[in-house]
Amino acid sequence: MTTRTILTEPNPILRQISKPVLQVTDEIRNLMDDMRQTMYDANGIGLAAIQIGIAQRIIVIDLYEKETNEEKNPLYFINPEIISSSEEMQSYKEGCLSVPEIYENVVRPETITVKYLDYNGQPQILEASGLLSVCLQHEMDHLNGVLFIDKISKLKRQLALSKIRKKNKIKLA
Ligand code: QAP
Ligand code: CO
Repeated sequence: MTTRTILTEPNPILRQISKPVLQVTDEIRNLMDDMRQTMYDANGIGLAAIQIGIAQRIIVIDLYEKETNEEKNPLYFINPEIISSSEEMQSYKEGCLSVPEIYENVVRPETITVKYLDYNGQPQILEASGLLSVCLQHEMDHLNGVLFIDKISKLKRQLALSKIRKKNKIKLA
């Protein structure tokens, strides 16, 4: 298993539209294992394949709480599609491994129902609310080249982008 490098804004690869997985093979499972390890190493709760430069519609999520010694509980979503979403909305202060140290509130549907293939390639349907719903929607946006900073006010986005430019300048110096 390999820990991969996480791409960060403004890398144009993050804007690519990921392609559906045609068959859930051992190669795809190896990729999901690398994604899980990369996510744990970076202290993330969700990661899409495009964040490690692979334009396939694959997401790994684990909401377990380290501090409370909770068991790890990785969830794998291949080719996820939202089949219904609630009228009720929720706001959550989001972050992203590809947009480090920026956190902003994003409004999204409270509850969604998704269909997807699991780690074994079996079709599944899941109703998610709360943090899992936020995380799934955030990660599904990555599959379409969308970042959470695209969903905040223009003023907050300009501020976030100038913070990012400043940080990237320091990294280069
Ligand atoms: C997406 O985000 C998400 O800036 C997953 O310095 C976020 O794992 C879903 C992270 C919020 C639902 C709610 C971000 C780690 C992790 C950072 C993450 C950082 C270190 C973000
Ligand atoms: Co993200």
